[in-house]
Amino acid sequence: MSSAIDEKILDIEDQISRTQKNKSTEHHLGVLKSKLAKLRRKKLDAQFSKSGGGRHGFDVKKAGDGSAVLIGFPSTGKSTLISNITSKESKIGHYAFTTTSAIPGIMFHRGTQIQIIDLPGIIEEASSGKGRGKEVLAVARGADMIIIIMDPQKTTDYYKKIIRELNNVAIRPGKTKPYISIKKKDRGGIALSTLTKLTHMSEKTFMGILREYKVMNAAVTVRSDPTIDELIDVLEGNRVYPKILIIVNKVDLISKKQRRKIKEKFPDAMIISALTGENLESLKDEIVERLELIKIYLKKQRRKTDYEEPLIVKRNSTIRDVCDKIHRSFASEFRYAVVSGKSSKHPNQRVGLDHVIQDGDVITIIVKKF
Ligand SMILES: Nc1nc2c(ncn2[C@@H]2O[C@H](COP(=O)(O)OP(=O)(O)O)[C@@H](O)[C@H]2O)c(=O)[nH]1
Ligand SMILES: [Mg+2]
Repeated sequence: MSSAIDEKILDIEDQISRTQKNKSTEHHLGVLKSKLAKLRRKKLDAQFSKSGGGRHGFDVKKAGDGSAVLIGFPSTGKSTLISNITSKESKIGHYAFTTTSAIPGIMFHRGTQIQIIDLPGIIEEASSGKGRGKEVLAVARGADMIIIIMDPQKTTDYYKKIIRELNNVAIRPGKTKPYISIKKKDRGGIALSTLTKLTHMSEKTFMGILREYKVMNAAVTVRSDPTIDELIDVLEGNRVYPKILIIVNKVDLISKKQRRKIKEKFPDAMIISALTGENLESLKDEIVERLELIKIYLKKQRRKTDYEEPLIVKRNSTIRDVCDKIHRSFASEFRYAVVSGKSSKHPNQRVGLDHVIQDGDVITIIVKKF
């Protein structure tokens, strides 16, 4: 079955590449791209249902304040890096499985604990389901950050390939979710309201893509200027948007001139040597920084605020996220929370589970009594 899907995918990819992009073909392209996205989803669903849940080594338990997955081709230095930035006790253990398992380690840095997951280097054609690639990508889908690690000698092709593989399995590293809200209705057709001018497609194309997804009656609000691909992403609904960090490793092996070239090509990249330790401290800073974590302080009722052990959560977290982090049952036994800090209108504001907290907030959570 999968090969029939593959053939259809190839056929549509071919049609897309042969279609010139202009105003008159835009609508047609939109429809083709929707069809392609639907086929890819079908294929992905088939792969993930086949692989089932958590074969050993790939059932990576979430731990810590955030997680990052290291992706790169074999011998780019993933294992070396992991062993140099994560704690010793967590990394060894499953030595025999090192080529086939995702191995999590914990990086302790600036008061945070970040799970760093070393994935086996089998990314090439991973999304086509060869080898254990699909399990690798399943782990990658759950991460807060994708770290792409490259050899300084081979960068551009590597980078493009990895991004393409990730895109094929609905991962959008470094992108933010487009601001499009679609509220389905029973009748009335499509009410499209755009806050900015659509420059990547006409309204007709926009509507055509909605129709392709059988959205016939809905209130659609667009706050950004999406491309056709971004609109399809929203309609598909299964996209994940992790942060991204690019690492060029083994910088000890190259000249100053080569180093400058890499800087030009990837101005955002961290240039390191996992072996000599060069730049590893800045790398750790960068990982924590890009995860956009905040610190909040808990205060038990009638007690002093605990400034010793802040709770670390992701930016834009809600009181519900805080509850979940403290204890599994906290959210269901929640009554209200009392917040003082940047997110509160005044000190000791009473708030509910959906209240969005900010860095430095002091929070008391009141749960039901038994
Ligand atoms: N010169 C140099 N060699 C490195 C560096 N990082 C890793 N290596 C070497 O590259 C080889 C592959 O490294 P490894 O961590 O096993 O790569 P992995 O396959 O991505 O896990 C090993 O021989 C490492 O010692 C580095 O920064 N500089
Ligand atoms: Mg390795």
